[in-house]
Amino acid sequence: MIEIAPEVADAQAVVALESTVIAHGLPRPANLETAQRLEQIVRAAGAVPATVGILAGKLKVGLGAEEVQRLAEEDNIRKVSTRDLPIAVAEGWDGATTVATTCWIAHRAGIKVFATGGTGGVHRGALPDVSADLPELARTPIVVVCSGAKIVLDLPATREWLETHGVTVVGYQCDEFPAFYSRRSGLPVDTRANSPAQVAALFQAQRGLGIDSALLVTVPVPEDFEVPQPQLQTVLDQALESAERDGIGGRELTPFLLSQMARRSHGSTLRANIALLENNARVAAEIAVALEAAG
Ligand code: PSU
Ligand code: MN
Repeated sequence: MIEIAPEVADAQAVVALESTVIAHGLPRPANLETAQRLEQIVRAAGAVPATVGILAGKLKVGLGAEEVQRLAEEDNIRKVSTRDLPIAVAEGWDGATTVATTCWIAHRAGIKVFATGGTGGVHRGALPDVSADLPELARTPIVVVCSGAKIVLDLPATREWLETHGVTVVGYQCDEFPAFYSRRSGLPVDTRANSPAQVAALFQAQRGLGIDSALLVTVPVPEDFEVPQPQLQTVLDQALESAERDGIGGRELTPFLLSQMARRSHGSTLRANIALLENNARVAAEIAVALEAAG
């Protein structure tokens, strides 16, 4: 049920890319431009990109240019999380894969490295809304390169969850868990890595020990694109308030909060999101190359 593009199947160093960020995380036309750019960045760093998505119920690893365009431009693309996978296959959905489902599919396609923006986590508020990204990270052995969990979340609770479930968190050239649009959260990482080779050594040790969780490599948003703290707090509070007022929940919540923040910050959070996605794609490709070199 998984279809792997020949170029991906033949490649040594591969980086998986997710598609929910394309279909639901970024506005048009920036979404398609970013999706194409991420693939170019991975190639420029010497690896092969494998954008993951679902078309007519087929789990595809390494979408073609036209398929990526469909996910970016069509209106009926579902957001497919782990619980939806059997339904998507049985009912022949067109769908975008989240961090959870991209990890699940990429690992089964033999891919060792995956790049995204920010992972899901524990949401704020009374209802314990916990993204399926977290349990999938806890049970899938893959390197996930991200800028921490999305700022809209309860970051201390998310950090605790990762610790409880044994997910090793690496700060890539940083000593703090990044906070998506912001470089700092005040929360710890488990270790710091300064080079792709150091990350490769950590992943090899993890695999050697038979530990079957993800290695979460967190990379701060590039300095020039970081959203300043007071502005970030203002637009975040406003976004959370509108979600509450409009009764937004479930799979709609994360896309709603991200688009509210982009609008209210006049695009600052969107520019930060694109910058960190691009940077993470490059770092992921360098890690994939280092993993191959390490054998
Ligand atoms: N990273 C981004 N933008 C996004 C996402 C990640 O920069 O939109 C997506 C990922 O696909 C992630 C999802 O899995 O948001 C989390 O959604 P939820 O909180 O509903 O599980
Ligand atoms: Mn949820």
